Amino acid sequence: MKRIVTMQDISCLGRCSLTVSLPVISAMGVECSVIPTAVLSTHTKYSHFTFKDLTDQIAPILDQWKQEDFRFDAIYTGYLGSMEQLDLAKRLFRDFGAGALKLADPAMGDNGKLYSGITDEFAREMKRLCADADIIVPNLTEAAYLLDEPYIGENYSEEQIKGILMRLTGLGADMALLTGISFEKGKIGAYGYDRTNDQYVGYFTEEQPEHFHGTGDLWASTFIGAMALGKGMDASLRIASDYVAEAIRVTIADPDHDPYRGVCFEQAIPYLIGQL
Ligand code: PXL
Repeated sequence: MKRIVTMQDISCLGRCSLTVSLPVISAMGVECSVIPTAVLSTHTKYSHFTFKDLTDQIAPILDQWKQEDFRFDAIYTGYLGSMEQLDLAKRLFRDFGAGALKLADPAMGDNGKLYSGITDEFAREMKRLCADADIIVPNLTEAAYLLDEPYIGENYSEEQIKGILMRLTGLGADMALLTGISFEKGKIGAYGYDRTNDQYVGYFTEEQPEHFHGTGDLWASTFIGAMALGKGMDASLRIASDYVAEAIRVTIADPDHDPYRGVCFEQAIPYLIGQL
């Protein structure tokens, strides 16, 4: 059985980070170990939330794991809450990265803005973690912060996106995949660049009329799960994008849906398994 370890927060309500990654990676038939970085009552898009930092637990967890010589097929870092956690994520890559695929999702913001509590200084430091990853999966907001460039907005050309991807891989990772890309009205997806073979890849699905919280985490979890299963880049891109699109369709069909509570990925799990 393949093994992934993921380091991110537990937002107790709001379907993102660990409450998405753990069930999805498990459902894909991949063992999912976790390093919880913080416990929040909800994600930070709600105007009030509690935040219990767990940074002091991380080094002792890594120490014990190192002693036991635990190994993983993939390491996936998501939302992190402090500069110290960035250093600990770098240590996770360093200590357990041999033979593992290292994916960093620089979860920091969207729609041109940083999430509440994420500072400019943190965003600058995220570059250092991305330099140590094999694959990075920012959205365009996060890409702008990683590159110290203005946010490009929603109207751009394929050439501009190729330039951003080239500059992103210049930070150190072999591959950068931008999520939430749309070149054509009604189509949205991921577009990436692999500098090891100088190839661009892209996969687009039908854009739905509503946007939901946590879909970036759902996409990254499914993508790394598929990669760990050995599906390869193109298939993993397709599996993750199709699953997120299906989860959004299921959510919109639920009359009780609420964008802040994320997507009904649970009801789309049979669909995901059918794609594997
Ligand atoms: O989905 C990204 C994410 C993860 N964790 C927390 C967040 C967010 C985005 O807002 O607030 C705590």
